[in-house]
Amino acid sequence: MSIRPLVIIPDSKLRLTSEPVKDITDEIRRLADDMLDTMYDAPGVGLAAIQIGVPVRMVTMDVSKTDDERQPLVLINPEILWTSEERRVYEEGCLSIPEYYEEVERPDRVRFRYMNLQGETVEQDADGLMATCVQHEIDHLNGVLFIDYLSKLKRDRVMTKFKKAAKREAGA
Ligand code: K2U
Ligand code: ZN
Repeated sequence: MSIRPLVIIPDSKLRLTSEPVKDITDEIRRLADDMLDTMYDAPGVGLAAIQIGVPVRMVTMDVSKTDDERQPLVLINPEILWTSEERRVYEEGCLSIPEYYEEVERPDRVRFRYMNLQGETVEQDADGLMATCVQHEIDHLNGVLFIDYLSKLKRDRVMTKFKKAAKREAGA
């Protein structure tokens, strides 16, 4: 079990479309453990495998309120089945875009399906933070970032900021 380094924009890995998980192997189980360790350490309420550089369709989430009542979820090959007409705005952040927050509007409620680590297919409804988080994470599996929902001006500004930071890092 280990905390893995996060992939940060402008790394182009974040634009990959992740591949479906074919079998639930010991390697996949270890990856899920590492994703949960990394997510809790960040801290975050969600994490997609690509954010630690592994382009497979697996997500971890835990939207529970406090540490002593953790409710970790591992979603394998998650997909959205239904979204509500109603939409809500949430100030989103992203562990791959550190310290940048902007309001994003998304469907208020979703129904989603996934396979759990026991190989069972699960279908569940979500609203609130869970709905926002599952949409944010499935976007990651498709190479979509929350900044893609912002104006071009805002998106270009944040990309320029992180490209300059990456250049400084490389030159350091
Ligand atoms: O995918 C990620 O980068 C993890 C995000 C997931 C997330 C983004 C926006 C809204 C909900 C979930 C991290 O959890 S960002 C940190 C965070 C923590 C609590 C609430 C919102 C965001
Ligand atoms: Zn994110």
